[in-house]
Amino acid sequence: MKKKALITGITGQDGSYLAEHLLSLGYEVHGLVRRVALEQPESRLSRLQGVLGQIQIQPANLDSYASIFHVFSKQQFDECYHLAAQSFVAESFADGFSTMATNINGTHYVLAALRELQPKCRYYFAGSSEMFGKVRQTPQQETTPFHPRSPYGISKVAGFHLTMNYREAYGMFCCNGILFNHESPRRGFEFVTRKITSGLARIKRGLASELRLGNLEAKRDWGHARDYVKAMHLMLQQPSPDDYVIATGEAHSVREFCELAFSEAGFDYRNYVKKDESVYRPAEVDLLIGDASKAHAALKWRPTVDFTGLVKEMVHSDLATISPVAKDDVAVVSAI
Ligand code: NDP
Ligand code: GDR
Repeated sequence: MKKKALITGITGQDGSYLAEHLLSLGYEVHGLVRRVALEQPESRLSRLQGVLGQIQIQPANLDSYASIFHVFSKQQFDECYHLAAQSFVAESFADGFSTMATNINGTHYVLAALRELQPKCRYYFAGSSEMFGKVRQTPQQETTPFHPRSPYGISKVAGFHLTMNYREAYGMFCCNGILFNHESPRRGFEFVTRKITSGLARIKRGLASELRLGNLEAKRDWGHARDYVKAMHLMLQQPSPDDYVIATGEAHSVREFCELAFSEAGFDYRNYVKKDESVYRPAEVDLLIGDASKAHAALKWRPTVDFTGLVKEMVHSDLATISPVAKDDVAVVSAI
């Protein structure tokens, strides 16, 4: 019998890679998609182009318990990957209320509907290294205390505890992934890595003369999304539910990312990258670096793409695809 999985957030970076991975393993894949995305399939479903004919779309919105309940009342799933969220940290400072509502209530709705209708379905929650925030220990591992620094981080801490509580209170198979930053050519344009590689491509094509960034000294543990979705799947195949840090164990600064990306295109970043105080966050997370030794041992999971490989893949993908036609779209998000 084919296993059946539901992915919330299937239109996002991770959802699209996870859908491809589960299909390659022989799963029947369903994706929860909000109706507004179905109205603009060319842009909103673009990351799913390669698999659209192989997945089943379930319209629902994280803001509505009724819509989520309806999805679980129609189909039985073996696994549910809850990835949907307002995932941009900076936006969570601009509108903390909607970030909290979507990320906390949405997670609670999914868990509550599962408990009611499919308590045997295995559940994955997309927790984040942003929960560590102002870090109390370096590198960060599963036992490191949380100190979130943004409404987004706070919402993920709440989601983490909801997930753990459903595991402990109702005996459900609920896992938290604590994933450090992971990127790819499918990363949203507002995140710093893609902002750099898409901005660089615009400069290379003569469409822009500079790239405005905030804090260049922030350090992140950057891996590749294709590697990280495999860890999500492995967590749900274990004999018992647990929480796992997923990271490369190497940190690099935003400045190092710029240096490598620009040099890959034959430029010196210092001639193009301008500091923009308006992009700084009210509270910054300075350094994140993860210790994934529990996942290495229990899941036999290892990252396969290193920092240099990631930067080069993103740079060449954007150099190949960003054309003058895309100028206006990319310019809008590059200004964020
Ligand atoms: P994206 O921002 O690329 O994708 C977010 C997804 O959530 C999209 O499919 C979006 O749908 C969906 N979504 C947002 N709001 C709603 C809503 N109200 N109802 C239904 N769906 C909604 O994120 P990533 O793929 O990068 O990340 C996946 C998850 O992992 C997120 O929860 C994120 O917080 C978390 N995470 C990500 C990390 C990373 O480095 N990428 C690291 C750690 C955690 P739509 O297309 O319609 O907007
Ligand atoms: P992050 O990713 O906040 O770590 O959250 P982002 O790429 O937005 O920022 C990383 C670091 O870069 C600094 N920075 C800038 N960031 C953006 N977006 N734009 C800029 O111009 C800029 N200049 C400097 C930031 O200040 C920050 O320190 C991501 C998301 O995917 C979350 O959903 C996820 O949970 C965490 O990673 C782990």
